[in-house]
Amino acid sequence: MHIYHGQIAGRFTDMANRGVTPESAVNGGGCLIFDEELATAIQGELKRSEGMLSFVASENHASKTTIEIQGSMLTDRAIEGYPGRRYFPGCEWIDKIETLAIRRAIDLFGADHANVQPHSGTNANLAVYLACLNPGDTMLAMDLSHGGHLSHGTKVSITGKMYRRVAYGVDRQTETIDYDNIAELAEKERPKLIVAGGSAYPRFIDFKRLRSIADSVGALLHVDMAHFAGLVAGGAYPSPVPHAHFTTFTLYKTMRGGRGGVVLCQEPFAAAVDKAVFPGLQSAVLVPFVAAKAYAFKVAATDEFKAYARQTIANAQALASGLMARGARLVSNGTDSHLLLLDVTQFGITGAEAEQALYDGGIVCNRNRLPFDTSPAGVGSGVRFGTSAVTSRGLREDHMNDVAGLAFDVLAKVCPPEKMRERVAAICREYPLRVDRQDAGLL
Ligand code: DSN
Repeated sequence: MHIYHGQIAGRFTDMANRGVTPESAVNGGGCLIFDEELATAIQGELKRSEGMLSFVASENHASKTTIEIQGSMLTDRAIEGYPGRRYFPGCEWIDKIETLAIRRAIDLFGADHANVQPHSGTNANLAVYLACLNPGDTMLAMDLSHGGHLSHGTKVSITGKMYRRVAYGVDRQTETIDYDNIAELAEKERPKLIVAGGSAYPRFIDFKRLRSIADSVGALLHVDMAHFAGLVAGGAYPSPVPHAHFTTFTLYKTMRGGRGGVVLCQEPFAAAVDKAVFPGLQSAVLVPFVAAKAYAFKVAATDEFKAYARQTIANAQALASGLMARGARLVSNGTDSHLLLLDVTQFGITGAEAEQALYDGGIVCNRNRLPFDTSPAGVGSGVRFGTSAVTSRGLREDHMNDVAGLAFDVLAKVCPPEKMRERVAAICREYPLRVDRQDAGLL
């Protein structure tokens, strides 16, 4: 029943090698469809990810157990509602699964209430807005190129079409959040909601200060901790939960779980959040995802996970130090988290060109705009690195120093990407994906 996706692809290939065709693969009453194109693509992706190092800050490598849970027969269930209040019969075991996920999320983060049904981080954010804003209301959120997120009221997102977004950002000198400016903007714009967190801010955030600014103007505080939730769970990054009225996150980044999002909130907002998720935004529950969330929360409560969270940050700091020691410029001169932003203008190339050069060398990271960047969004003047995935793979500080040296030399064009690729391939062989070191499994 539980088949790892590499095995599925392998099984299709094996069938092809044995001359099994869709016509001959009749299984009982139904036809077992043999999908060679899809099998080839899945196998290709498996091979690509095994042979490269992912430094994409929003990626991680889910454990085999997580993949098995998400691929389980739980996918058959089409149910709506909440535990004890379903619109379908036969939910006694599903209720246990969702209740487990809710209880573990509450315990792990010390929250009053958790909704574990959002299909994604963007849906979790939308649920918060639906719960506390009316169309046209003002939210004060971080600018995308300063580290915010698309779903924090940008014009291209439904959130920017539904609500009036005023943007705050970082200080030009320090490239850290300008809290005085947030306080001034809050006083002037009187937002109903202040939003913090996002996709590309490398430093700790002062949640206490943000809450006090929110309180001073009667606003609510929402923290999107999608990127650093695993670091919070592991005690390596300050928790926003005691300060924020709403905290949202996803499971697949630093949490190293499966897919989907979660909303945590303070008790007075619990009913509104639940109503916003269902029936406000979604209908059927993605049961295997909810089950994988329950498992991720159990894993994240272990000492091993705490060590993983600390190591993720230690690796990011080693990568940052290695790059800066060679003369590179990083936004805010470093990092407190799993991610860092490298300014590539000193190499005379764009973020898109840097991304390609590093990819050719076996390092996957993505182009990113920098604070006050004037280049187009699809180009950027920087690249963003994150260390969650390589830390799951088992890499440590000395590997980060190697990668920093090779990346700097490739960007400075003193080392061809092919040479870097050889070293990366050797690391990948030594630290293969999805060995069972990540967690102990279901039993
Ligand atoms: N914003 C995307 C990222 O950080 O890569 C994920 O939502």
